[in-house]
Amino acid sequence: MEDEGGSLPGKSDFSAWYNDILWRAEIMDVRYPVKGLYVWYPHGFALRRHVYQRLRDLLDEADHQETLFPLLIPKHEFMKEAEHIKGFEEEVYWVTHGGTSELDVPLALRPTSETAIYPMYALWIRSHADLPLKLYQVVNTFRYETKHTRPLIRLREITSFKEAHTVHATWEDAERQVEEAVALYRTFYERLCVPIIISRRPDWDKFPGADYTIAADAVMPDGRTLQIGTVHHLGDHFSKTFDITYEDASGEQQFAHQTCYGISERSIAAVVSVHGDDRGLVLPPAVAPVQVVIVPIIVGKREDEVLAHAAALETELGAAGYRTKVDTRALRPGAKYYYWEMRGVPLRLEVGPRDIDAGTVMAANRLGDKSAVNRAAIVDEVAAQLEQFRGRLRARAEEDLAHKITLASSMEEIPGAVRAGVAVVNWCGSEDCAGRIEKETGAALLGSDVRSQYVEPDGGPCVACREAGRPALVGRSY
Ligand code: P5A
Ligand code: ZN
Repeated sequence: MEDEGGSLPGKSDFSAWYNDILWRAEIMDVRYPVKGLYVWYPHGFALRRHVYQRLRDLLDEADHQETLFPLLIPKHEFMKEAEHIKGFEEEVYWVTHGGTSELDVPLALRPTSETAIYPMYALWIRSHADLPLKLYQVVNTFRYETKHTRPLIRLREITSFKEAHTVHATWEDAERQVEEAVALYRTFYERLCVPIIISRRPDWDKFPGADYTIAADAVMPDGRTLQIGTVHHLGDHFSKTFDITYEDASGEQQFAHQTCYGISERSIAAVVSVHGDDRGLVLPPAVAPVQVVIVPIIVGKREDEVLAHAAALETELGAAGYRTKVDTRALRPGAKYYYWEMRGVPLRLEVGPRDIDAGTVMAANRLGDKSAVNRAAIVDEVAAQLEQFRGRLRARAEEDLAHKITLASSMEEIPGAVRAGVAVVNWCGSEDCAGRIEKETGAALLGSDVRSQYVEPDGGPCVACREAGRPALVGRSY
């Protein structure tokens, strides 16, 4: 899109870097004239497509089926579940008119789809043989967010809301589903090379209408956490409200137990933020719209030969399933390198007359490793290069997160820990102590039962009251 000149701010100024990279790498255009709504550039949209394809693949492999429900929810359905309404009433956009006439039944733009989906589940589910039911959809949802809106992070139109809704016979079956979903999100973020911290949200922060909520957080470059996925055990709250019952093996009617779990384009914000550097995006091969870019090095008279060579490479790699592109534009190689680095392409191949003569191709990955590889075995070489790159990217991200997590055994240690990232503390579980932690350190109690490979907290006295505590996550969040 147009070049507004200048260059990308260093990533050490994360907020300036983030705002700039979104247009420089052609992810999002933030100039749409409605607050909290943004436009996907084609490159960003291609990235989104690959990220969500990975997510769909994982859900499909785990026996979920994709579905699609309407955007509009009648007011009487939306208002049925008391906790749910309390949680969302300030965030709902209402459609009240059709043309100039007022609607008999106001319609909510879904902020999430429980109240759209569950009345239909009540019709669909008859017997234990219908369970478990595991459906998901990828849709836009609307939330009238009052906190500071940010592209990909806090939107008023979430354009890429993957929501799964499952139904089970028993509370324990639903609990197992929660764990399956957590494992699935773990695998998803592993493919994106984004390390996550799993924890249980405190009760005052759980999803409205849930028994409990498990969340996945990433830690952003500025040390603040980003909640990039949540899994909720809904118990029988919604099944009682929407009358979702089934006949069990002995012919009795039982209320079903449910879960739901969601991921938004925050997953893409995490990929952009965790991996990017001063030169632009750095994309994991699994989701890079272009995985391999070929830059012909044209010197002297052998232009046609070099271009034919590059085209043959593209064909061969394309046939092997790699998203490959030859950059034939009339630009100097350096300008092409800069362009593709900004867009995060994992691997660049350079071919010039000398490489042709030597039977080699120069391979440079987006983390700066360079080597000459064998032209004759190019498909295997590219596979090995991308795999090595993926490993490096993941190791780098994990190391970075390990540095951002600090164990804090007293109140005094928390401010230092949360300046660079998050603190893991022991906490007794009381809201009072969470309040004291927040008041005295400026950082919030984000979750309990922290699951992270980076810390092995022992479980000691609560940092606030010194009663018996359990490991909890404290930090500043987006
Ligand atoms: C789970 C899916 C739900 O809505 N209902 C269906 C459940 N959960 S949630 O926690 O409220 O949202 C799921 C995830 O969506 C992301 N998210 C957002 N992303 C961008 N902009 C927003 N305004 C926004 N609100 C929530 C979070 O990652 C959240 O965990
Ligand atoms: Zn305490």
